[in-house]
Amino acid sequence: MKIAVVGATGLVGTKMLQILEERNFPVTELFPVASAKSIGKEITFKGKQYKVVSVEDAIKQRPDVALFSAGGSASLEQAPMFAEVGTTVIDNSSAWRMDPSKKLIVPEVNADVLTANDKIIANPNCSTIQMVVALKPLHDKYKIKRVVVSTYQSVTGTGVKAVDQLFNERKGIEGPMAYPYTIDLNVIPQIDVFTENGYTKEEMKMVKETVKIMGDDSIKVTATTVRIPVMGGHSESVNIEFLNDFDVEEVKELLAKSPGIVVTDDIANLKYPMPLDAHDKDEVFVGRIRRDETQPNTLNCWIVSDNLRKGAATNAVQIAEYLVAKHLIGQVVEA
Ligand code: 2RA
Repeated sequence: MKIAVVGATGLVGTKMLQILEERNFPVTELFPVASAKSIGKEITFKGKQYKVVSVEDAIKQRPDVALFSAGGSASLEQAPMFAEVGTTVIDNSSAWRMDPSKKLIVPEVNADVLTANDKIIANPNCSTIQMVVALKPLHDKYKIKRVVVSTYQSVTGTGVKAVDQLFNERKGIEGPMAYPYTIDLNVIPQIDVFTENGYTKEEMKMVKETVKIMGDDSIKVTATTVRIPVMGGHSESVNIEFLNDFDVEEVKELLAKSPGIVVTDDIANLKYPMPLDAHDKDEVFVGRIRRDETQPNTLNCWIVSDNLRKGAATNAVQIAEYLVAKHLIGQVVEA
């Protein structure tokens, strides 16, 4: 497979290259793409050196797949250029997620909707991905009515500048600010900009993307997304009201046998998911599973996952793996 990685020098792009290598994705030719200032830089992939190229040069190579993590405006402009030459684009930005003509995919939830005609596929927001992996088996069995989620999101979700701010603050060093406030020893109840309804874009992404991925607009979602000074991954406190009742032990068994999930729930031995444990793993870790005793048919749980891996790079590569396995890449099927 001829693979382009657009945004190859960013946090997620670098992780995409790592995941492609780790999972031994069948790469025969690699085209790392980055901004003009990075062209000519060398990156190492599978022990070989590759020069960063321009998006124009990558398009000329007609790659089979282009993994994008280069921001929304670059994706809006460049993804169609790749698609026109037959490339399948898997884009990690928010640019195409709510476009009704584009599919928003988490393989454990809805990969089966993909066809060879899908040339631009959207990778959901990291905080949405980890939640829907856990919601899917529960919705199938108990039918979800409403989800209330509060997130505790790693600074890696913002990018290098935020990670630098955290560690500069920790060392007492003045430096560029990714956030309007100090992040060390603090939490910031704002991720992305505010919208006219008083929510942030991040919160509305969780609301809208969840419904699209689950394929059920009867699911009500409300979210509060919060930035916290950690590195290993995003954590989420999730309250789920079902149409039908459930047994807590049955819920734990159901989650434990569902794809992509590890249940870490042994409070007698203080075992529950934490970002330090989820870091550099691809699973979605679920724990603190318990009944909400204040209303019927309602569950509380705690969901943790590495936001750069399953929340971004691994999910994108898993979409590509699915397309390869189903022979949906490289063919152009007339509508
Ligand atoms: C964040 N989910 O954590 C957003 C984008 N990665 O900042």
